[in-house]
Amino acid sequence: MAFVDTLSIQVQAGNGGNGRISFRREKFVAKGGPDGGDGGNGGDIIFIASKKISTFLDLSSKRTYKAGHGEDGKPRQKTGKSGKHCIIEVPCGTIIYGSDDNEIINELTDDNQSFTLAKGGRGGKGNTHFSTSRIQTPRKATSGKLGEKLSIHLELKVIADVGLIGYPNAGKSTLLKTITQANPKIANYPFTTLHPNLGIFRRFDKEVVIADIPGIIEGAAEGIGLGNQFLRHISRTNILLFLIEPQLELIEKTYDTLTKLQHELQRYDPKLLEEKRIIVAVNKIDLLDDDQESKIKRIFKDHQIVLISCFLRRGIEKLEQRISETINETNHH
Ligand SMILES: Nc1nc2c(ncn2[C@@H]2O[C@H](COP(=O)(O)OP(=O)(O)O)[C@@H](O)[C@H]2O)c(=O)[nH]1
Ligand SMILES: [Mg+2]
Repeated sequence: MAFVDTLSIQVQAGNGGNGRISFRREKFVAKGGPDGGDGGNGGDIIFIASKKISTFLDLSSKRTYKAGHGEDGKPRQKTGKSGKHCIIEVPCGTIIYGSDDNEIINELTDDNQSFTLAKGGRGGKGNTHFSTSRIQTPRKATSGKLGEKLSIHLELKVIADVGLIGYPNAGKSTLLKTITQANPKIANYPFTTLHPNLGIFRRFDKEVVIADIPGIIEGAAEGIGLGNQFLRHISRTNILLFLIEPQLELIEKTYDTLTKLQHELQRYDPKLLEEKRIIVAVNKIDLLDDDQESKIKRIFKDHQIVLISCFLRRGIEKLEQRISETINETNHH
């Protein structure tokens, strides 16, 4: 499922260094010829797409990106050092718009795809270039050019890694909040307030997006049209996380919840369950005594379930781990 995430930033490529005016000073040479080196080029602003990130989170604290300036030319025909490029890492699926006209400048889709958005200014020419037969001691050099500067607008369609499926009251919203709270940096990100049905957590190097799939079960009875919307949402999500609430009055019945959920999904698309990776988590285990907990483990023994309590934050770490392992597996296929 896709959510739009946006960000406006300014970029400024580096200026070129100035060309140098200087003359050779050698022993026994009265008037040395020109030896002023060229200025170095300014650094570029370069975008690189990476599948390790799935949001603009790391970019959201900075508004202006600047590349380094080129150094001025030096005597002895030495060119000044080039300015450092500024590399901006963005998630795959980032679209770059010009702020002025809202035209698409480029779109980065593939891992490692790069794009030079703004070129650094060229370095100026040193006086070495300006000697002629008539002017052998040229006092002329050119200045470096200014780097390009522009305002842009980034847009990203975030594709959730995991779709969250469960009946009302299973604790889906609570789980998303719990996961987000474990990542305070992410909780501050405006994206998560715009889309409260998203939870984003970071494991090792990767951001993982979990989305509460709206409407599927709640609206199943009212139905028409919801199915298509649901399928569109879920089509690009590789993993389904079933969140299940224990049936306290008869603990064995908890398993039926999973069966029912799966039947609901099959009604929409019989192939769905075959195509996706499945993770099953039972929530609210704080309400269970030891005996009930082992019963749950027993009846779900074929599913490698994860037992969690959002209230006690139990099992959350393990669930995150299971999710990222599953993502790694899907990436290898
Ligand atoms: N005891 C207990 N209650 C929980 C837990 N997680 C969520 N709840 C409660 O279950 C109810 C439904 O939670 P909610 O997140 O709104 O479920 P949703 O309908 O699936 O989004 C709320 O009253 C939550 O406070 C938990 O780990 N333990
Ligand atoms: Mg909810």
